[in-house]
Amino acid sequence: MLLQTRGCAPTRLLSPFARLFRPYLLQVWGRRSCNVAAIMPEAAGFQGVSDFSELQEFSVSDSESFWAAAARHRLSWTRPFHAVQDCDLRRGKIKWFDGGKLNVSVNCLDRHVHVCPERVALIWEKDEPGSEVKVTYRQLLETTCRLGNLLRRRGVRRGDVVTIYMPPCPMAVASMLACARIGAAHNVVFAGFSAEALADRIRDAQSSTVVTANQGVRGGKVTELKKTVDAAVRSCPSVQQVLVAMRTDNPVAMTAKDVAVEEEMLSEDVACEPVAMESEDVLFLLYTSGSTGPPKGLVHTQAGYLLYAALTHRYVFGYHDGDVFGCVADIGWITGHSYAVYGPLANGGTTVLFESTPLYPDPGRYWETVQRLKINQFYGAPTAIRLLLKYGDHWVRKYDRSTLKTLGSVGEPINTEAWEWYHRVVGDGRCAVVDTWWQTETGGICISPRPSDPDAEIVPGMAMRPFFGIEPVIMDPEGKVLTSKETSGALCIAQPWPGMARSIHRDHQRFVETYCQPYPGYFHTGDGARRSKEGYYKITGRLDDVINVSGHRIGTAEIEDVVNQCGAVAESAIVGYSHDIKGEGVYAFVVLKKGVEVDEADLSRQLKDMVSKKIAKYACPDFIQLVQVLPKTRSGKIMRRVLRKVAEQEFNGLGDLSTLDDPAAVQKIIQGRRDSGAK
Ligand code: 7RM
Repeated sequence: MLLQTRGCAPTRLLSPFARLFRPYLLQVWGRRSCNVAAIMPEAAGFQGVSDFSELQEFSVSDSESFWAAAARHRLSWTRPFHAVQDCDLRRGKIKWFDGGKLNVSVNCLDRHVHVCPERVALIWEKDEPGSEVKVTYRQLLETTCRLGNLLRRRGVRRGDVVTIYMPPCPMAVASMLACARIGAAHNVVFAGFSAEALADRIRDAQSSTVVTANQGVRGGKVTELKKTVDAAVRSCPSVQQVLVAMRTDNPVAMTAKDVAVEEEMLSEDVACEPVAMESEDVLFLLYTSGSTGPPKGLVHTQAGYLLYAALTHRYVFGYHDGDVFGCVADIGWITGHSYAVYGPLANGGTTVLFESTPLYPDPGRYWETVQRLKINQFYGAPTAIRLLLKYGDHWVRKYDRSTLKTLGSVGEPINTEAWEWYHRVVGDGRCAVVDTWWQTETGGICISPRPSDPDAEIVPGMAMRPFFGIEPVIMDPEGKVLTSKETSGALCIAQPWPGMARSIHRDHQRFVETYCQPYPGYFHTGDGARRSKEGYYKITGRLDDVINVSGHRIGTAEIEDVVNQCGAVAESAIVGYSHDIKGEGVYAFVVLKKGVEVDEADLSRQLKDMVSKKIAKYACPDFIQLVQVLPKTRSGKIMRRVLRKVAEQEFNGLGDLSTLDDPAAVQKIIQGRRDSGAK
């Protein structure tokens, strides 16, 4: 029976004896038949698969067998699934592992506590260097259970959405897992967002419970998280309670709605019955910016998301038992969800929660942390790498980085200079650098150099190869698939995978329109890509009106919306321009109302203030240029293409201006840009 090679031998067909020794037998047998199985045991049963590229092909051509085997092998189910997938991309219907039941917190905690309760699950790298806190699997389960009981006692029910407004810390992770345990969905909002941005997200999610901390600490500065929540909640009638954890010793004013988390948790039981969730029940919402409209609450579900996060974490980074995984992304972004929390914990790993900044207390912070915590995989953003390389190599070389094996990059394209420095200086030329492309929508990494055999080439600055089960295609503007190897165009994904988002909260139609309809039958990413003659992918950036500031997405329309609220402003156009460190900076073209006169410096201060209050600091315009009119087509559409060029100071080759309503206006805008001098 074990030698049956179609799909993974279903566990229920094995004798109890064979079932007990299944992982071992598969490994031994797999090693003889194919070398991939030694690294990826679930691949042992796949016929005709003897290397990683064959495994990739198999995972796409027989994706059901691939994902069924992975799901059985990597997740603990309370009830087995009866269908692997039931998807129709054209209609935006995506279902994986139907009929199956499981609990995500059990998969991330209990099953590891049974085997190794004292293994470290979290290392909280607090803002103050050298004050890290280690949390074992046993402790994290206990905290999660107490919190789960507290939430339950306070009326949180299966299907409710709990908003979490906290910096990376064990209490935030326990809150996420406590929601998963009792069947509630979480909605983590980046703790750098303003009260108004937080309120928008709470209202859209219809949360009645918010979890926060009294204060935050980042880069030596204290932020007033609880006060921000208070301000947000004033315009959120749905909120009935705010759970407040203590990050610092400073007391905060508590209102009738507030609950002191640490105090109340003490009286809760350390066991909390997990709810068996359906595969397709909601695990979390995460808001992200689109090219138009308000931020959208992407919906991720239980089994498929967890499986995909776990598998990519293991195989993209080469994570092994006992490694310390250091993803420095904030938990408020999808990277923090998938690679600081769910992927590593599903794999029983040790994961770092990084609360600080790359420059605090000095530019050696990342590498001092690598040395002190003995980090084996480091995962960060190009913007930080570009920033640090300017401070010089000595901040890196000072520290022992011999534990490092893999260096990951995410969030935006990594330029060759930064890639080379990451590889040569940080990794001493001996670590694999993996440029990982993915999105909030994809749930986990979709294109990256690994997994592949350790000798496979990696080209600097390229995301390289699709992950298992991912079939990228490049489209021309008419929606024709470009089949030649060497080509470029719009990046789409040709078939569903378990990690993909299922919907937009309360607006499934918008999900279908944004992701499924632009190229019917394909998942539309909004990014452009180039494929080399070897078949490797390079991501060239967004094709829509989304800009990427330091790896953070922001829609130009969202910023325009705020700028236009300023009393002096008639209209505005926001574009991105290339920025040395941030990747893209924010450039604002502003038309004043008739007859209004302003001091430019005052206006600039006022607009920055408004944007940071209504959205977040990172979205603030770096440059504001006053213009008489915006270049528009006769149908009234702003020609952003022209404005992008002007912001970049590329005044030639502005392309076809014949559709412009007032071509002379462009010359005036160019003159204004020239007068304002260099960036
Ligand atoms: C993980 C994350 C998604 C957008 C995406 C791209 C850009 C992300 C890369 C990249 C080039 C990369 N989720 N992006 N990774 N561009 N190379 N390796 O960042 O939803 O916040 O942003 O980020 O434009 O569409 S996200």
